Amino acid sequence: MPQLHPRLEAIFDEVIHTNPGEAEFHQAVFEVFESLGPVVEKHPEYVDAEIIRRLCEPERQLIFRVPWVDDAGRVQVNRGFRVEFNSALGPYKGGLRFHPSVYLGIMKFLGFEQIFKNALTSLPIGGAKGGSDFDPKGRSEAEVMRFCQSFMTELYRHLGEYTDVPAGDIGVGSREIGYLFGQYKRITNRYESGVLTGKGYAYGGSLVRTEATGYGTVFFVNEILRSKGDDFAGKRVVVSGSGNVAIFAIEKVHQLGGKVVACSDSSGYIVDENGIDLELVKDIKLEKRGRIKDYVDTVKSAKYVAGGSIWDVQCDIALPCATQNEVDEADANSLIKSGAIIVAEGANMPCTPEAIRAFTQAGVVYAPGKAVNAGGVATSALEMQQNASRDSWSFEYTEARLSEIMKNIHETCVETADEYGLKDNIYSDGANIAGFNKVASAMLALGVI
Ligand code: NDP
Ligand code: 2IT
Repeated sequence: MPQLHPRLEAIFDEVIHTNPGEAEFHQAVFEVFESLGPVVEKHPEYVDAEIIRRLCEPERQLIFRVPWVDDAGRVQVNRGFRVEFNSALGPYKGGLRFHPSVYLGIMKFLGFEQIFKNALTSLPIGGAKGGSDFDPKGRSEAEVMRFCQSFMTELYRHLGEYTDVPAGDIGVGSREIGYLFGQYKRITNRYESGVLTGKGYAYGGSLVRTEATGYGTVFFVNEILRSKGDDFAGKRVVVSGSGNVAIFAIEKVHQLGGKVVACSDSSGYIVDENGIDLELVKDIKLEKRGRIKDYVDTVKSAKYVAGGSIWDVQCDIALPCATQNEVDEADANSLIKSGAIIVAEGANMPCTPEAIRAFTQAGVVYAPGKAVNAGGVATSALEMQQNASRDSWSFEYTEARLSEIMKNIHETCVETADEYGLKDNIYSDGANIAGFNKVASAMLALGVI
């Protein structure tokens, strides 16, 4: 493990000690701390005022029981979470994840990263994350609705357009947001549109929010390419996952002239040398809620690999868009060997620290999720703006705003790394330092709270 600045080392030891068994949270904190050495030198006042220790402690952590009745009439019990991590810049903001792997350590890693990501958007939003260990796979519509209603029956008292504004993440899309919003409205007797984002267009959602994370990811990579005098034309791209982020990343790569040749789900991956037929993937995953292996039933020339690693597929650009720690050191070495030039994280923390070190040593451009996938939450903030002004913007206008925001985040990373004289890992260091400085200066101004 690389050395941390001595003042950060002591805080990191405390984080490990006070949050035992939360490996993903430790990993997320370490990744930020790795970048902060030069900031501690330049701004000792942040450490003196214990800004970093305060940042590592969520403002509020909620854990609650979610009881519901399944279609067979049996009572089921899940655990619900909301980690309201930091509200220095605005109301708590961040998605809800429904996946069986969810536990406090995952909520805290996601909430922690969300603070810096949201700061990078330059929009007034704090950081949070929530969710449940509920597994929507195999559940009926009615079961998903009852679960969402029970989840909101407890969570509603902690939410509000000026307090805490959830959205989707893994396992939570517009269907779930609809049920959650419906129950919030019913319990509170308020049509408070700005309390959730990712809503359907018919009831206060924003155009482009569905596409935003995937599109934003590709806009960010486009900026990296532009900075090297290059573009997407003819680039061979591999995208992991086949959910919300992956699908719209594929769509934008194709619009910009690249070719996505592989995507996946948690069971395996498909390779289509002619380029992924996105309409077919949308039909399988969004309409039928099926599995990615169904693709080869229609496209006979494509191949399906059960299990295995999608990162064995040769590419110029790799976009991990599924889940945390899905790219390990061996995957990184495969990508390096196959000649990849850019790895950009559509998912949150998909690359392990060992993978990131391998990319950096090999000179592969690595861009972290907190910068790359910030377009999703940024467009959520645009949805909040539209709700606050009871307005609804066009697709073109909203996409142009998203594109501008991603350009600005890219520029911020590059300029910040430059300001601190950092050259090896400009996107990680730039994103961590710029996000941190913004939150830290606000926290300092707000006093000891
Ligand atoms: P979805 O639920 O729409 O899709 C998730 C995809 O990743 C599915 O293909 C799923 O496969 C796969 N996946 C999920 N968990 C695992 C796992 N443990 N192992 C292997 N594959 C897995 O989620 P999103 O597309 O919304 O989210 C993907 C990533 O992007 C997450 O890291 C999320 O935090 C991040 N993100 C999402 C944003 C958003 O706006 N939605 C914004 C910013 C980041 P399967 O169907 O088999 O489970
Ligand atoms: O990880 C993320 O940024 C999200 N899941 C989106 C959060 C949001 O509030 O739109």
